[in-house]
Amino acid sequence: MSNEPGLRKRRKDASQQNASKEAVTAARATTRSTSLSSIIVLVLTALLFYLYQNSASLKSTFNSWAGYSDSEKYYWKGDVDLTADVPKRDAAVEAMLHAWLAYERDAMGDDEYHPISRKGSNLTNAGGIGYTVVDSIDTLLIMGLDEEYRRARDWIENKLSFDQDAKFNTFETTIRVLGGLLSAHHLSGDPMFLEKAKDLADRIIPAFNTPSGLPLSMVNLAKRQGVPDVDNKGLVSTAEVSTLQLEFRYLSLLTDNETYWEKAEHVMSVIKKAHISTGLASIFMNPEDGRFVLAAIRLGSRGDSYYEYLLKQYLQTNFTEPVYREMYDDAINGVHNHLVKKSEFDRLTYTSELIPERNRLGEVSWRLTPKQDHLVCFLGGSLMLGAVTTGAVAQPASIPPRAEELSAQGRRDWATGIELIETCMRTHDTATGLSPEIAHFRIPSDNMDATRAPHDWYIKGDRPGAPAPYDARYILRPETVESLFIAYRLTGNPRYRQYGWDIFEAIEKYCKIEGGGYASVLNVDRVPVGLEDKMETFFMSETLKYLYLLFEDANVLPLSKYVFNTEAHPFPVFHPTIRTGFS
Ligand code: DMJ
Repeated sequence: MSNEPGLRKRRKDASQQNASKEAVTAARATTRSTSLSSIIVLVLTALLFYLYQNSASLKSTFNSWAGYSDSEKYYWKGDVDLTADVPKRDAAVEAMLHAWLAYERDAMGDDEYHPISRKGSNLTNAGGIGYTVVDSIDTLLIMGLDEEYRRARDWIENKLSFDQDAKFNTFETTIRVLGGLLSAHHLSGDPMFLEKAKDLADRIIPAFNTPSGLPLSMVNLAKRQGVPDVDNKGLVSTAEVSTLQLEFRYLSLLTDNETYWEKAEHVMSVIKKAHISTGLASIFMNPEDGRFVLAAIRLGSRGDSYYEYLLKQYLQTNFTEPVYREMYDDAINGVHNHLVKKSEFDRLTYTSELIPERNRLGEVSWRLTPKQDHLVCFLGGSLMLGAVTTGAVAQPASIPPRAEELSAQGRRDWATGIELIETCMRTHDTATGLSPEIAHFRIPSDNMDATRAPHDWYIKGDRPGAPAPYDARYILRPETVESLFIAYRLTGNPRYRQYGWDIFEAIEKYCKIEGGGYASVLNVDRVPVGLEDKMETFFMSETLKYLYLLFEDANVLPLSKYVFNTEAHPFPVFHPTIRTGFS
């Protein structure tokens, strides 16, 4: 008995111990299940976050569920400040001086410049045609580089001669040299530039003397004769024959000479007549019969500026020639229906090419190729410009436009333009921050490897240790910054200035040659970079001009009063006194 209380106590202790053991076990179980559910919640949240970050469609579903509509992505609602960002604008001027002074020191008057060897070269053995000087002179004027402008002007007056017995590309000579002279004339008022422009145009005009009226690809400037392009069986490229019109029409207005207008306009009527039912244009035409030939359809090389100039001809004469608007609408509908695609992972908007293939029976089918040239990056800005002009329900649309100010087609083009610019910026996700000459977008038949970055697109043929493929180059092209300039002017959204600044900094870091000038990068996805010894003339004419204008006050060369030719030479919008389009 004496043990009883002790026994009871032990039993009590034992039962208390059991109870607390159970409690501990229960508590542990609860803790385990709580931590298990926390882990599950954490994993799920992380998974959802990953998917949200990486899946464009989930992001947009979530955004619309949370009350954000896509329209916020397209219609900027923040502050709009279109005044100059002076330090960044001046940085573009410094870059221009770095490029121009090196050219002037080493190669003044030569057509092209090689900044690493510090040499110049000409397009032909006959002699130069002022390719670099004339292409750059309006940038010097616009940037207020007066001393440099005066020296360039004196060289043009005293040294430039177009009496060169060699063949020159009709399109390139028109957009760079004729375009540069016309723009310099407009900006300076100096009649010397117009005299030179007339002289050059009169040497080019014979290239239009073909059975169809489509100009030949080459022209001998001394002999005043068109020359067929033997490399392409005498065919002419669509972009080249349809990207002379702004220049010849403006010259016609300045000189009161209808011939320039008629020759250029006739080309457009031939193209209209040759119409392909899709609204799209193949990249080659036959100058004999004026018809399209079976060839690739694309917005890149040999196709690009056909689409650009349809819109710009309509804008150049202040909406007075409805035929260009019809042709533009038709072509852009074709682009939307057949070429605009979404990438597999992030649903990036890009443009494909159509390649014709014949089987053994001679039947033609079209293969869709997910290849986008850097050249296509003009299209984002161009579509946005088209949206607020051809796609506006009333003129002028606000800056930025409101959705209700645009027609359905205008809203479609506006959104696609914005998306294309974003895609072009994604092609700058490379080791250098520069974009390659050509990006291929992954499609399921590629054996897509989503672990490779950037996973939606790749540079074809780029393998470690192998020489840089052609596609990997950045040759100082302007198309992305051209679109950024237009997008900023039309929206005031600071993201476009930021994008432009990122590109500018990448150019400064990787393309700048310490002793002067800028060179092309051989592979944008390799650091340290390998360079090619060439500074293309469009670097000073376009890339630096558009960067400068991106950061300049929007009152300078406003888009409502100017059209930029495809080489970035600004021409004023005018009311035609000579002719008013064809039907
Ligand atoms: C320029 O010469 C013109 O913009 C042309 O239309 C095609 N692209 C080059 C620059 O990339």
